[in-house]
Amino acid sequence: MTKQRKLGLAVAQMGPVHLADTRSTVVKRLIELMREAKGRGAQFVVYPELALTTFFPRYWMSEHEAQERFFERSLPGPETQPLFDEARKLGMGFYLGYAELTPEGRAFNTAVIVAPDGSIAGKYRKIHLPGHSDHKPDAPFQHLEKKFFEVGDMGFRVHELTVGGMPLHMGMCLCNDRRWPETYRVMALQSAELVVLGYNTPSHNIHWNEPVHLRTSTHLISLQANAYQNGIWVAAAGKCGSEDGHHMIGSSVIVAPTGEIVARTLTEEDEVICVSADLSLGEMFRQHVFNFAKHRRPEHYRLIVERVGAGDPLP
Ligand code: CDT
Repeated sequence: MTKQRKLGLAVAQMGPVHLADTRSTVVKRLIELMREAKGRGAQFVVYPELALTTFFPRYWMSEHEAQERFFERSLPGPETQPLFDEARKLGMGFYLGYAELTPEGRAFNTAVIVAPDGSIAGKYRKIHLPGHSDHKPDAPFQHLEKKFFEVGDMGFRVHELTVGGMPLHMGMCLCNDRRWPETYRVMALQSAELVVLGYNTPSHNIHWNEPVHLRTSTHLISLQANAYQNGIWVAAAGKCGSEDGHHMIGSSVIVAPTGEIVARTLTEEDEVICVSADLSLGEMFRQHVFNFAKHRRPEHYRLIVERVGAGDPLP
């Protein structure tokens, strides 16, 4: 019998952040959510993608304007320092998504994992950027991630950190990455036990006529399938509800390595869900049906790295 390794794991879903909301108001909300998570036994809390601002890629504007209004030049910075201070005081680790502007002027959709001592244990820059870079004046809103962000340059790394005295392997990604099986498999091959992620998923798809209910259903099925197929926990935090009239899905969840949803938000507002996650649960799968070393056949998977789009059958 594998020894249990329990992590108090929380997801802090956020309701809307409007254009008029200031960073300091948002940081106050994040601190409130962290305190609630701590009170419910959490040691680590997952916040959404671009958690500090509204989902600004929906608005047409210049890169310069976007960077001035919505990007962080440092993290922690003057407005986000109180969140880092509170986390250290409470001994809480966290994951936070934000828009990063580097000293060289490069722009990324980024997330960090912060250890309970306040140090940055890992950084990730979003790789699968959805949407477009051109102006679509006939669309009800834009999805300009390809305009405002560069493709991430840090790969899908797994970070070792200690939470509550327990060393663990944590991977991370951002929003659209969660729909791609490669994201999780690359991290599972580095012994990830838990993948954390934030998202902003508009309820309406401007690219094709997708029924609204599928937005939640494809979100959940992606998380559940990949948790099971990799024997990992997945914790996903959404920013949701109506941001200045633009609705985004909720349904933030914590998924066990069985593929089952063990906690799910009920509202489209700021809401904490929390579980005691036994990280050893994935061992059952990783030692048997998904024993990678024993059963994987990478010599038959070469097309996955050699081809980007679909092509002709092999001769
Ligand atoms: N933020 C983000 O990546 N959102 C995307 C929207 C895709 S629209 C086709 C998502 O995958 O949820």
